[in-house]
Formats: sequence, structure tokens, C-alpha cells
Amino acid sequence: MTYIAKPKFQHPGLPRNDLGYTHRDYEGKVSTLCAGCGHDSITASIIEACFELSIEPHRVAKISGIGCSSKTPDYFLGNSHGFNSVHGRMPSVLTGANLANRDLIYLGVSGDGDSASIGFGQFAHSIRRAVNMTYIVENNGVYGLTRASSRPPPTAARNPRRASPTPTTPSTSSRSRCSSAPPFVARSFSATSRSWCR
Ligand SMILES: Cc1ncc(C[n+]2csc(CCOP(=O)(O)OP(=O)(O)O)c2C)c(N)n1
Ligand code: SF4
Ligand SMILES: [Mg+2]
Repeated sequence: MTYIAKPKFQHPGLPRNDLGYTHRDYEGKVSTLCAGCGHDSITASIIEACFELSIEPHRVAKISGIGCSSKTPDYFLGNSHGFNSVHGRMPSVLTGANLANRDLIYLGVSGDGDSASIGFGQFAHSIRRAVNMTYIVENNGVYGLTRASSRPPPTAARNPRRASPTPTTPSTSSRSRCSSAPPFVARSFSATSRSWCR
């Protein structure tokens, strides 16, 4: 995985949370995603939420699959545990880690391709089993990392990178989650990130 380490310097006047940490303590490496990618907005919101909730970084485990979205755990919570697993297999790896250590806070980071295509079964069963985790699906409407491929929950609109729309029934990952009765579901838009970290 490509990365650029961040400089350690920080302004001495940065605000601190109840633990005495600044936002810098919740950051990771410099993102190598495309400039303006919405995934980076989600990363910023996770940093903000963990700062505001005064979460101890060493108590968090970030587990992801494969994709641009699944690269993002490298860009936040650099002092947390993390594992970048296999495409669509984040839920099973996270479930195993959860069985081994129930004291950590588990963040599962995935994409619409990772969770609604190759990993759809794992996605559904992790909810059915009520695995103690926060499952984040960064839905950009495309297989971003592999470029130009239609992803599985198509809308009526054309894939902007493909000439033809996918001719199958739309299914959204949040609708699938609701049918499995998870305890809490939230959905937001990365361009309005201030609203969804609260
Ligand atoms: C088993 C397997 N099949 C296919 C791939 C190729 N592949 C890598 S990323 C990806 C799609 C990722 O899409 P998504 O989860 O939506 O993430 P995004 O890049 O859009 O954030 C695919 C098909 C792979 N790495 N492993
Ligand atoms: S290819 Fe798409 S999803 Fe991947 S970093 Fe670039 S803008 Fe983001
Ligand atoms: Mg995607």
C-alpha cells in the first residue's frame, strides 16, 4: 500500500479533548487517493467523531476489504490496530478478531463493491449475527480502484464511466441492512460530512 508519513509538528494551541489529545492524534498517513475524493471526507469525519467522543486510539481496531475505500483506514487513527484484508472478506476477519478480543471498538470499512457484490453474503451474515461493530460502506457508485466497472447496486442513472447502465434490479446496501434488522442504520452524503459525524 502506498503512503506518505505525516510530519510530527503541530501547533501548540490546537484544541484538546477530554483525554488531552488533539486531532493530530487521530490522523493517519497522508492520503494517496485522488484529490477531491469523497472517501477523504469520510476519513475526516471519522477523525472528528473519534476526537469529539474522546476515544482512546489504542482501543480501536480498523478492518477493511479491498478498494479505494478500504485503503482509507491508513489515513485515520494511525495509533490504532488495523488490518487490510481480502476483497469482500472484511466481515469474517473482523468477526474473528472480535472473538479473540471483545474489548476493542471495531470499525469495519468497506465499499459498495466490497460489501454489495463479492462480499454481499458476509455483509448480510455479519448483521444477522449482530457482530459488535460499526460497519461503514463508502458508496461511490463504482468500483473505483479497478476503474470503469459497474458496481452491483445500480441506480437508474448511467454509470458515468460506462456507456451502458447495468440492466439488473437495483439493490442498495442500506436497504439490505434494514431487512436484516440491525440495531442502528444511518446514511449520509460525504459532501455534507459535518452533519453525519454527529
Ligand atoms: C478476489 C478479488 N476479486 C477482484 C478484485 C479486484 N478488485 C479490487 S478493488 C475492486 C472493487 C472495489 O470497489 P469498491 O468496494 O466499491 O471500492 P472503491 O474502490 O469504489 O472505493 C475489485 C473488483 C480483487 N482485488 N480481489
Ligand atoms: S479512483 Fe475514485 S474512489 Fe478511487 S481515489 Fe480516485 S476518486 Fe476516489
Ligand atoms: Mg465503490
